[in-house]
Amino acid sequence: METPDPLAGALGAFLRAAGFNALGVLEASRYDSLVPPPFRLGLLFPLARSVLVLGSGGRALFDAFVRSPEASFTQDPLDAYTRRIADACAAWPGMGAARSLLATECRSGVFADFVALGRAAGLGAPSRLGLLVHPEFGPWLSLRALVLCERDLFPTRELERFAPCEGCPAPCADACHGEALAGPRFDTAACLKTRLREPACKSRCDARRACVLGREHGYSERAEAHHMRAARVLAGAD
Ligand code: B12
Ligand code: SF4
Ligand code: SF4
Repeated sequence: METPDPLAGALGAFLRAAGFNALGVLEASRYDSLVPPPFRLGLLFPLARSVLVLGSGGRALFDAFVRSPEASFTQDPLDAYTRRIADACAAWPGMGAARSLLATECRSGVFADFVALGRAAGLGAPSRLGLLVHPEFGPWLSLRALVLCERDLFPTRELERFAPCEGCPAPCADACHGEALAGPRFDTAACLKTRLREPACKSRCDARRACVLGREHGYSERAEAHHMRAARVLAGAD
């Protein structure tokens, strides 16, 4: 195994400058235990020994993206940007053979569960909001891509003692315009239904904005509107 922080050097600096400031590493076997069969390494990349999780907290990613050439693309511009950065990471000297995989990649009708992968890699804990919340960035965390690589990177560990919703008065639930946070589990269907009728939920999520964690890292209005629109398109509502 290598040194504890494999991303302390030039590659880490490159990724952080590109907006990927929340990085984690999974051993190949741990990754395989969390993904459905079409994403397993034996099929996708048998040489892989480690999986790098590219996440981003706060405004860094969108700020870097809007300055990039991909920002003017008409189709999936943020994915195009993410792909370029993840591919550059995969081609980085010292990574060995490597390949990237985006969070939006659907194989045989299923997605790899990036929330589970990010959690296992220590990027956050589950929350009442349904989102994985990060100790610093709170709910303003996205999980965008993986780099499957031959290099044996030192794995990062799950945050076992981070349980932010325990004992929290949950202002997120009070701020929700629907019944999405009324029960013990986030109700995705209730959220989607509300978003279709409630103007306040068109371009922002007030429940997310009310979270006590990472408030100073909240997305800009423009960035949040971009993500909310992208989700509506993906859900077939636009
Ligand atoms: C598909 C998808 C969606 C679809 C889900 C419905 C569908 N038609 O399948 C739609 C377009 C509705 C969606 C919306 C959003 N999504 Co989404 N989504 C995904 C994606 C690409 C795959 C999810 C999946 O199938 N997982 C695998 C299955 C086995 O796990 P599952 O737990 O059963 O999956 C379900 C839930 O994940 C749920 N879901 C998807 N997104 C979200 C977000 C929240 C907050 C919740 C509670 C549930 C949820 O839908 C899945 C299918 O039913 C993931 C990325 C990834 N590859 O994981 C992002 C992802 C889960 N989404 C994310 C986000 C942020 C959102 C939005 C908040 C974005 C926005 N600003 O509008 C919204 C809000 C969702 C809501 N509150 O209803 C983030 C979560 C980050 C985090 N910190 O946890 C992810 C990881 C993408 C990312 N780039 O970071 N999403
Ligand atoms: S988008 Fe609206 S309905 Fe969904 S969780 Fe946020 S505030 Fe609640
Ligand atoms: S406001 Fe509190 S209960 Fe709601 S998601 Fe944030 S930490 Fe959890």
